[in-house]
Amino acid sequence: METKTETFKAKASNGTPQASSSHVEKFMEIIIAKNPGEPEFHQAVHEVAETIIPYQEQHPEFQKAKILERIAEPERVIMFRVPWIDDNGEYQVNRGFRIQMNSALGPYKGGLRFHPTVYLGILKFLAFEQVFKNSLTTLPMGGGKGGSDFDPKGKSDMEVMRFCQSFMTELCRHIDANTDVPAGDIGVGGRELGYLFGQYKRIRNEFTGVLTGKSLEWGGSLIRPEATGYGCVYFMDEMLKTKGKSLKGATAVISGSGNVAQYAAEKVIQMGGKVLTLSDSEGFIYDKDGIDVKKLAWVMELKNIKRGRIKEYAEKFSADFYAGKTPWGVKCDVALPCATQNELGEKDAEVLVSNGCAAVAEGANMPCTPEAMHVFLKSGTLYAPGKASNAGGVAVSGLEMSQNSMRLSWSREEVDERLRNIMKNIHSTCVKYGQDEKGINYVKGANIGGFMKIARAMIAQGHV
Ligand code: NDP
Ligand code: 2IT
Repeated sequence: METKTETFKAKASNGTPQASSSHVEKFMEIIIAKNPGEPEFHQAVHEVAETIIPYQEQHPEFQKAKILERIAEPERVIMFRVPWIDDNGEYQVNRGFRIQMNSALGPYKGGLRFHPTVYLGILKFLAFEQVFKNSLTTLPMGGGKGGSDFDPKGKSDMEVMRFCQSFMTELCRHIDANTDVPAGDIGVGGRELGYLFGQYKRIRNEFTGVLTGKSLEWGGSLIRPEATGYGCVYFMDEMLKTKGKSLKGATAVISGSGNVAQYAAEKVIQMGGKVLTLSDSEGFIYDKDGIDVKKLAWVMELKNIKRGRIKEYAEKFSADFYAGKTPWGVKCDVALPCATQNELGEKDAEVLVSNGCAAVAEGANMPCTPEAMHVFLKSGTLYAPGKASNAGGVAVSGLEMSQNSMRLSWSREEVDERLRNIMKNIHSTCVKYGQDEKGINYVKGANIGGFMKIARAMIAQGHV
């Protein structure tokens, strides 16, 4: 925590004018004092404060209404015990959370993360980002996030089911289709959502769109599994177009090998690019011949069904595996960090820039550190923050909610077309609000574009 605080004081990473800089630091002192020990939350708030505080100085109505102060305070935090019994008959206890961050634009909406690193600070950062992201989609969704420090890795299906049932037994008191609609995130995919939905239905006796990312047979939407990765690549394509470039023939470095990474890779391949890397928490694989459709299908089976490790790819396809390393040193035209927060630091960013990387689009939430972001902004590298470039997942979740309410389902083409248009619109919003001396600053554009709608709604709704 101390290191992060130091970083905030040391430099404004976002080109903040000097006069506003001390207001940002004062604001951050209060945030840090009120939310001790939550460095990821401080980092996310700081990034937004750096653009919104100077902007608010020209909009006293937002300042007067203390919109930023209110947005940084969750409407509600729910924290609960999750007891369950493992396959050996032993009691286990985890901690469950749901952060209901902001409901100005619609029901709370955002994923659930099951990972041993989960604690309040991680989920508050994710919920805070989600509020802006959901606003950018233009769909009627507020922001929230939840999860647990439960680790699904190495657990049997029955253990995962018992955990999910216990988690939902408490969570179901706090959510419904018009109040709060969770979905997946790290460690929560189709299997977990199935068990969670089943338990909600049993307890509440309601078949309703209370979760998104459901299977197609029971209320899911086509393209939801693909949406985050596809959307991220659509956004990357829009950014490249502004420089007269495209993904055709481009080399791409991708981190992660979960849901977002897999479908980002699929879309890069479909758009004529060559994917060189994938990773997991044990290291990365580098395939200089490119990961093609067949190899990617093998990765999907490895990760989604066999639940294996990415290093097995290197053995299967004679590629290189770098244990304990991230892939940012591999020379590429574009980079897509799709694993986790703070996975790409200042040195990594410098290497990417010096290797000629033209664009970075975040598939993960906050994968670049503030220092890395500063390197990209300073060098003029096209850089999209996750709240803009990974909004495709929650956008299709919003479309799933609409289909559930209407009790009908749209075709694959229709959902994909809507997704593509939403990503184009988010790009246009970033261009509209993100102009600065160096061209388009997508961080500024996404923050201001997202903020405007929420701020107006909060003012209209009174003291909320
Ligand atoms: P998955 O659980 O499907 O995959 C996560 C991937 O990231 C795995 O390859 C995992 O490796 C790797 N990873 C996780 N933690 C670490 C770590 N500490 N260090 C290195 N690698 C790590 O999750 P998703 O693909 O759904 O999520 C990836 C990112 O995208 C997250 O930041 C998430 O918040 C974000 N996101 C997800 C959306 C969605 O719709 N799913 C929507 C928008 C953003 P390992 O298996 O070894 O842990
Ligand atoms: O970070 C995210 O946007 C997600 N994990 C998806 C949230 C959702 O409700 O689909």
